[in-house]
Amino acid sequence: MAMNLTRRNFLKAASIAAASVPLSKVTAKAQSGVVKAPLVTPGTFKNTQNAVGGVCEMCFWRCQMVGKIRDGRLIKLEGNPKSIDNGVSLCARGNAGVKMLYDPDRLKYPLKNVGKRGAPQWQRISWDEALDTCAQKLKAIIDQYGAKGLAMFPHGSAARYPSDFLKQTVGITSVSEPSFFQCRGIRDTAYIATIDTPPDENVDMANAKVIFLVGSHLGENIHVSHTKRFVKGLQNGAKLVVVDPRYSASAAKSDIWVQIRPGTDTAFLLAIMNYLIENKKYNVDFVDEHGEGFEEMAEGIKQWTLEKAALECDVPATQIKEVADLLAANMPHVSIHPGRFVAWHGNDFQRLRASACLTGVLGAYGVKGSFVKPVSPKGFGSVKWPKTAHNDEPLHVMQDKYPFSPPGVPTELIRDAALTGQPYPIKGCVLWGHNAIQTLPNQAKTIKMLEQMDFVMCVDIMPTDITMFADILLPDCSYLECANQLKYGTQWDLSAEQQQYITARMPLVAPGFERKDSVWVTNEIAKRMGYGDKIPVQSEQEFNDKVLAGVGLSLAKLKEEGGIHLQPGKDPYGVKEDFTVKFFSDDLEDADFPPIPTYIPVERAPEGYYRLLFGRSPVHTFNRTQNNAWLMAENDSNPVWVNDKVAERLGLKNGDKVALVNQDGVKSRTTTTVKVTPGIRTDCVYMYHGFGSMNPELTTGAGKGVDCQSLITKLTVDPETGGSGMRNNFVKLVKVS
Ligand SMILES: Nc1nc2c(c(=O)[nH]1)N[C@H]1C(S)=C(S)[C@@H](COP(=O)(O)OP(=O)(O)OC[C@H]3O[C@@H](n4cnc5c(=O)[nH]c(N)nc54)[C@H](O)[C@@H]3O)O[C@H]1N2
Ligand SMILES: Nc1nc2c(c(=O)[nH]1)N[C@H]1C(S)=C(S)[C@@H](COP(=O)(O)OP(=O)(O)OC[C@H]3O[C@@H](n4cnc5c(=O)[nH]c(N)nc54)[C@H](O)[C@@H]3O)O[C@H]1N2
Ligand code: SF4
Ligand SMILES: [Mo]
Repeated sequence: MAMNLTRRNFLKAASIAAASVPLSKVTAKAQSGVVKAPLVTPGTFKNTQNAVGGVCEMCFWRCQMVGKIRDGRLIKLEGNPKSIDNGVSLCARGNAGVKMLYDPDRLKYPLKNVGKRGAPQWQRISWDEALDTCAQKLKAIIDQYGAKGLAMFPHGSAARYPSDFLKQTVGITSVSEPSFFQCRGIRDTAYIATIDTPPDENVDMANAKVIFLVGSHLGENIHVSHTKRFVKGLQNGAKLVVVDPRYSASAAKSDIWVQIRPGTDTAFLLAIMNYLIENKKYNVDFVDEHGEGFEEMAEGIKQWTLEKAALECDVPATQIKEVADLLAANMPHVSIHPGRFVAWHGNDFQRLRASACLTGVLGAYGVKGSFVKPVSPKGFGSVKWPKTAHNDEPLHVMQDKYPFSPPGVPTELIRDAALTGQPYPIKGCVLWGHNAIQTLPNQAKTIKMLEQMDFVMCVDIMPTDITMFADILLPDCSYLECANQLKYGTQWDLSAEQQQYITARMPLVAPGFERKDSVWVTNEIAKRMGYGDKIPVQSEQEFNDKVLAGVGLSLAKLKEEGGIHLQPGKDPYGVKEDFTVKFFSDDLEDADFPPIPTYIPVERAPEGYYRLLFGRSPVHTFNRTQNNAWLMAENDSNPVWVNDKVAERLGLKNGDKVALVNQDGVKSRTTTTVKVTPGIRTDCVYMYHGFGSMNPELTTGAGKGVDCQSLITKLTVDPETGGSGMRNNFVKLVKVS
């Protein structure tokens, strides 16, 4: 790559464009597995070396990387040419990992809060003092309230080992992960209830004839290999249907854009199924062979005529028919995308059931271009903290309220227990890679929960809005400085030569300042709490080696192989004989939930208010990249999208400065600008999530844009799963001069 590339072009090349270009020669070579990079080779630039084994975690897709190192400093990240997943491509965020690593605002030392929670005054302390304090405070809570008196909010690779320790060995039960309760858990359990397996993002879009996206804005939501699948499908001529109230990046590439009224998607899906069934345009053979309760569903959704759905969804009946006919004409080679962030309106389990059932109606399971599960490597060893005799009852008291709950405890139940002391008090809180302030709806409630704790411990890499509430704040290693992840999978194009890969994260540089990895931190706390004899491994490296030993590999061997081990894969197509799609679910009926997918209407915006929608910025990951200088140079705010007719009515012009006020009278702390566009419906507004941090220690990111979470005061809990429905808040715009 030319040295005189400007940073702007560099980021552009690295983002969606790079993910979308046809495979370069290098990647094509990597596809066949012949590229062999030794651990450290002379780099392209003078005095640089390549360090292999990087696994990105600027988001959770975990692309494989090589680092260019000069004089011990990381100067550039690239996709590992041996990768059969992301190949040489990284997205803008992945590239900007370098800036995260050396961000001067990063946490460097253990800190003790000698001020107040929320208005901290930090005092630097030694690791010994920090660990002693954490162990003693956690133990005191457990002694007084039992293990159930402690809650954990974990997220990401760093949090796995400590959360295993706290769950298995200490016996805490109140653990809530945002990836389940504020993200994809509802999707997973809805698909498990329907087809017995979570869907991940397993759609063979590269080989599809139709790609059908319901509120997935691929292209803004970037996961490199997934985006490659999507783009290859489009290049191959797949038709694209995008259901979104907003003209998203994918809507802009679509053949049919369904500008649906938010919250009504289930009605839309039911009408499609009803039309296909009534007109005998569904996949009769597949349904006969693999369907269960099809007649009951067909009967139960009869009311959903095209006209009725058209009225509810505010889209033309002819358009619903057009979509249904397109799906029927191309079945079974259609990718009905299961989505990823699905915690929308509190009626989400039913929408995802409808999605899984529509896939069944089309027979779009297991065939080329449809829902296909790649066959990943198996046989890994396992490292677990030993399970001590402890009481699972508290977990059941909580979880059984939501029989289709994903793993862990619904966040609302933890917050309610902390605030009411019922069914038991929760007095301690461990936050590890989780920004509860900007991740969970109803910030006031989170703050109250934190205020009533006896102890709040936070492990993070940056000062963020949540770290302001810690009593003790510990500086973690970032994913570039540690070895806390194993990643494996298959080649991204499922119809290509079948291959599997296995890689393990290796540090590309040594940890800076006094940062410590989570195995070390957890073990040190465990020892001080009296669990020293239970420690399963002494280091992250030992952890990885034990897991890799199960498949005949080791870190050393992986390094020799260029950071990634490749092996022959297995044909992913076909479904087992006993594969079943439960159109009618006895389990749901037994639990008193609708046994067939059912539409539950949501509240509409009051007069003068607009539903607040949000989504991803293509160059940021939630809030975690808000202080990244490169990414902020690309996108440093989150203008609010307002429909042009609405703007005219309100007297707003493009670029006008506004504050947002929600239905409960909560006003945004900061302001943003208006983006006037016909690309959003008249009943809603839209903005990127993750902006408007309040932590002044983020010298690049604080106060830029508006924190959408601060306006989400009302949440609608999904009744089957306990997931957080976050798109039921309404705002008005107040012009600021
Ligand atoms: N309003 C609204 N809420 C949402 C969403 C939304 O779109 N809108 N999206 C939801 C979704 S899909 C998800 S997955 C969640 C994401 O939820 P989170 O993962 O909580 O989101 P982040 O804001 O990125 O906060 C992560 C925290 O982890 C820290 N961190 C980053 N890397 C490391 C590390 O290596 N070690 C440690 N110890 N800490 C680290 C960051 O500095 C930050 O404080 O949010 C959910 N909440
Ligand atoms: N660049 C980038 N990429 C990411 C991430 C990131 O932070 N940054 N995060 C990753 C993670 S953890 C996740 S979970 C995924 C999330 O990615 P997605 O699953 O695609 O989720 P969102 O970002 O919430 O998608 C928002 C889209 O849903 C539309 N929408 C809002 N309400 C409705 C509705 O009622 N009906 C319909 N049909 N559409 C609606 C919005 O207009 C918007 O276009 O992205 C992943 N990829
Ligand atoms: S999609 Fe981008 S941010 Fe996510 S792991 Fe891959 S390179 Fe990193
Ligand atoms: Mo997510």
